[in-house]
Amino acid sequence: MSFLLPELGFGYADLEPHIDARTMEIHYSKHHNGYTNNLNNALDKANISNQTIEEILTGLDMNNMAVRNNAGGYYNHCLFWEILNPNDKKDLGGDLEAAINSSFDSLDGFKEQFSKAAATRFGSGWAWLCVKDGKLEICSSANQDNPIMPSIGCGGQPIMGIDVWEHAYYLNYQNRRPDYIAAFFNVVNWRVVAEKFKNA
Ligand code: MN3
Repeated sequence: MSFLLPELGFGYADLEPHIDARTMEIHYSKHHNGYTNNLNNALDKANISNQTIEEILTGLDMNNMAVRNNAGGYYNHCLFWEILNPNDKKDLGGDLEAAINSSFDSLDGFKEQFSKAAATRFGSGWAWLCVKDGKLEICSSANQDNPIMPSIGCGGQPIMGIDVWEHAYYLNYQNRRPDYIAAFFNVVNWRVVAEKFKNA
């Protein structure tokens, strides 16, 4: 059994002008593909088989850097493409909007805190919106770590994430990470995030 690079579900140019086609192509076909292949090799070496990606991450040996980095990279990018899928994209509403208003006062309040977590993550990593004990929480993690790994100080079930590695934005935004983060909100598929919220 091995993991496969998932279908992207949309075209490289479909997120323009917010995320450019060249960045999408390299990000998906080189970076995510690389994590996928390296994950399969690392799992072979570690004699791990017949587990879902979630089982691998929740039961992870944090000292096995090959599995940690590549299982994280595999899972994180799968989630990222899902929440960026422009098909049947909806505005924020329903239970998720109510939960965001309750936790962060307003959508703007949420965006401000999420953007801050993403902008202040030093070096490479991700910022997350998680559901923890039924409540929404924002956090960030380094490298390809994520909230379902053991004890990374960022807990819960991730329902939305932003990749703030330079490979996610440098071609179009260079060092202007805050501009990329602001543009990200234009391409978030709230329908998908709301589904993940419901299932968390
Ligand atoms: Mn990436």
